[in-house]
Amino acid sequence: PSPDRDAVRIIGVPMDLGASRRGVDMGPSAMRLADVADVIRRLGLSVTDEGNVRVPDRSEVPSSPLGRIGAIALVAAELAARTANAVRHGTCPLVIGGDHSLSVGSVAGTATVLAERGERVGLIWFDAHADINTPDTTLTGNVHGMPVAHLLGLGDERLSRLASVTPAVRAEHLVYIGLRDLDEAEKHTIAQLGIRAFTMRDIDERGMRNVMDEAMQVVTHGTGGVHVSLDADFIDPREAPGVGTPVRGGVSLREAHLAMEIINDSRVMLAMDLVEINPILDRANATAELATDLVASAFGRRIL
Ligand code: 5AB
Ligand code: MN
Ligand code: MN
Ligand code: MN
Repeated sequence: PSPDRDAVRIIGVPMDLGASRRGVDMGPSAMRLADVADVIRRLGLSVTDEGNVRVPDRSEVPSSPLGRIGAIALVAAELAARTANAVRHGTCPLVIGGDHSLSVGSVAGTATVLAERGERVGLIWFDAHADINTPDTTLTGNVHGMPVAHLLGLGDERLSRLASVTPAVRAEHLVYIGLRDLDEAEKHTIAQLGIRAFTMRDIDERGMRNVMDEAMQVVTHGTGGVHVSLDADFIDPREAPGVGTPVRGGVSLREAHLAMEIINDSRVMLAMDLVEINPILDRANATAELATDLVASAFGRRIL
């Protein structure tokens, strides 16, 4: 199943309801300032910017992090519908966030379209964090630390039932790349579910090429296509300081590009999220510009 590689639909999600630190709601503006649409267009693809999903203001929603689940679920449902619509029409949604809780919606959308075809979605989660807490295990209450659990069918039903299939993603079709900061409960869940996880140590020891080869096998085996969810904190904060939750010891600029280039080579990407860009913490707009370049690599930019 090869998606129409020639058409990309940008969907912005200016949401920070899933995070405690403010600022990632400005991520979509930062990516548009970095000219993400034109950068992809210059690769010869046709790009439409669909604008933003409507997100309620913090003043309109409960102030406790878990109290915001209802509002996040409504945003995610709208995003799931828009993502599904793009995938169904053979175009590739590029979802720009926004905090990572939005991915319960975008991935649900991709999963829903694949389910219509009798197939399952593969998911690559590039992140320093595993985002596999539930409302029961979380130490912070922040929903951006929970999207993977909900995509696997755990946690709160308002977030775990957004796709036409439950779970939206099966544990065997998920891989993590770049992990370096996990809560104890998260380590336990990953082991219990047998999820393939490539930590920073794996990347250090084996190199990004080997890690990606194995990761691509996991997410393409028994699936109808792959959703790529990229948290900007995957990249080392020396290169990408403008992120929601910086963690030292991340991948280099070239390792991140190589991962995106390998994804493009594989031709299996159906949808992409680029999340957790925080312009408040950035040097000028460096992180959004770097993220835009990574998107270009994922959509086929070549050095030579
Ligand atoms: B991000 C933490 N595990 O649950 C939690 O940036 C961090 O989307 C979550 O990966 C980080 O709050 C969420 C401590
Ligand atoms: Mn993260
Ligand atoms: Mn994340
Ligand atoms: Mn974050």
